[in-house]
Amino acid sequence: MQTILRSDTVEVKISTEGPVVIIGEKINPTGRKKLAAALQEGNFGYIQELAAKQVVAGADVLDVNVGVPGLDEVMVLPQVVKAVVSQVNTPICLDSANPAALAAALAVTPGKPLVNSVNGEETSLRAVLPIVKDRGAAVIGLTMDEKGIPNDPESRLAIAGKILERAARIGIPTEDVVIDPLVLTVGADSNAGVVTLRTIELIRREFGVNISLGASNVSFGLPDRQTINQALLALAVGAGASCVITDPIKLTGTVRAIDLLLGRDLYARRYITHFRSRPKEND
Ligand code: THG
Repeated sequence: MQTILRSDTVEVKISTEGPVVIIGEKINPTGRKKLAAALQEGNFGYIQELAAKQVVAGADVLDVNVGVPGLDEVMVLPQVVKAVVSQVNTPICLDSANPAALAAALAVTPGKPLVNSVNGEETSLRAVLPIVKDRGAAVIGLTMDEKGIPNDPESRLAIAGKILERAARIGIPTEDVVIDPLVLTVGADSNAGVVTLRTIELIRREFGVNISLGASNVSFGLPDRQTINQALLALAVGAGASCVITDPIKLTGTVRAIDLLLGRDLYARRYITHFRSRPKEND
């Protein structure tokens, strides 16, 4: 199954057959004081720099999240999207829980963006799916609902099914819904990794849709986060994930290695190209 995203000039295919599509996560002020300050001051130059660095590092798509407490997302999300698309050619992943901000940003985003996200809550389904349909966008469906994030893979699968059904009912094609099995930190619950991996297997088998996950969530609060993130990426892609929201500066090499090991990189071309072109590692 293929989910096609577009900017004005570039098409990105998320495919269940791989290779893995990388959504750069760094335009997100959670835990990043400098970015939060830049957003509050309207210093979009710093955000454009973050955009360019991620693309050079291998991001196929850029996630844009402006969630700072007190900031008007309806106003700022479209402004930041405009600043980012004037700098880079990648498709955009609009990351907000606020449907009004998503709608405002969709109106200024070129091509076919990915809306991040809808979930199984009735209020979310009713608010988000129509704007995705109207704009002909694709959408990420989170496997959570009114009762929160279930602890068992079967309940997460059921929520994925509900989201796919509701999307189909209003005319969003199944291939334009990417399911996120949700990753919680193994620092809080050592079973969290297993539940996510099992959910990926079930969704892949039951629905055959593309699966995206935010790999960095898994390591919150633990030392040497990158090692855990790398291990999760390999296991998740092995289980059937086709798209990751992650830090391309730190993790593109790992993703290229995973594709190579899964037989998706003829003559190791992409792996080698990545290491030839790699800029010096920094944030
Ligand atoms: N699924 C979907 N969307 C998502 C997530 C998901 N969007 C947000 C998040 N999860 C993915 N993005 C991030 C961005 C940053 C971090 C983790 C996930 C992160 N930041 C460091 C911190 O908070 O300590 C600080 C920044 C840094 O040092 O780079 O870990 O699961 N659909």
